[in-house]
Amino acid sequence: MAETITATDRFHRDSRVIFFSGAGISAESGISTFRDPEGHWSKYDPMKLASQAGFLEDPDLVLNWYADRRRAINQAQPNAAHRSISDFQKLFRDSVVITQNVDGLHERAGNRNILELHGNIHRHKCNSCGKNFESPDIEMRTLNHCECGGKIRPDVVWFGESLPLQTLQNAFEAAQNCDLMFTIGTSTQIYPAAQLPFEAKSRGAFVIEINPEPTPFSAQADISVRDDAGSALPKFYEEFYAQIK
Ligand code: BV8
Ligand code: ZN
Repeated sequence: MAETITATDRFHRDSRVIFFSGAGISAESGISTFRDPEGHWSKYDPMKLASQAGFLEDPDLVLNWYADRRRAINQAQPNAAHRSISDFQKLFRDSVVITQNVDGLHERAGNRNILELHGNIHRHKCNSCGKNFESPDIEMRTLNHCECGGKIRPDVVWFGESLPLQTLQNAFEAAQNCDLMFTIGTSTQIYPAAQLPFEAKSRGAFVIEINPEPTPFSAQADISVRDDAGSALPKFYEEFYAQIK
């Protein structure tokens, strides 16, 4: 992949690197994305299920959707892309994973310094007081209530809900100060997360996009590779390792 040679001679072990990921990085683990034909959104109206209104209207439908997704995730394994990030994080001393995904696969792959912008499907919280309910032993397919009377729901960020402020602030700060960003498997359409590659680029970072499809960011990327994350990331790692080790 000749185009990365120019990229690698700018970087060294202390370069500040960000791995920004979306649903596409988990596609090769067999977890459907949001926009693919058989993706999460295909069977249901996305705005309905991943929203307060949808949950309050039909809590059991929403809880079953999340329980089905959790079951698929628990049967899946991190893939070569997740594992390659762990290799990169041994090469670069200062790196952060910023993910829109709620599946927890970055953590299961042993990635470090993970910022989960949209929460985590394996955690639950009270819809009223926000109390956390760690990995319930039951599948959480029917509605349970907190002692405050609030409904217990997945601890993920729904449409119209604000992202965890400190996590979001940390993500923007990292994007504004990084030397290199990989933006991996995201359609770059959901805000404010989608702003991050633009932010990094506007502050002078070198941004590499990995996605089989073009995105609204592709024209601005320094390198935009039409490839699967599971094959492109290990190739990039080999190039960078050869230059920097
Ligand atoms: C908020 C968790 C306001 C739940 C999710 C401007 C500014 C701020 C907000 C907005 C704005 N404009 C509009 C909004 C509202 C909205 C929004 O962005 N709407 C869109 C439709 C325009 N944003 C919000 O509501 C956000 N909240 O801003 O609230 C606020 C502020 C203060 C106070 C109160 C309120 C909250 C958004 C978060 C929603 N939650 N997830 C759950 O998972 O159930 S979003 C969910 O969808 C994901 O987390 C992810 O972020 C998004 C899906 O995007 P991707 O990850 O990119 O996945 P997608 O399927 O789209 O794409 C997959 C890509 O992978 C594709 O490009 C494909 O080609 C590629 N691919 C496929 N295979 C592979 C691959 N790539 C590599 N390798 C492969 N093998
Ligand atoms: Zn409560």
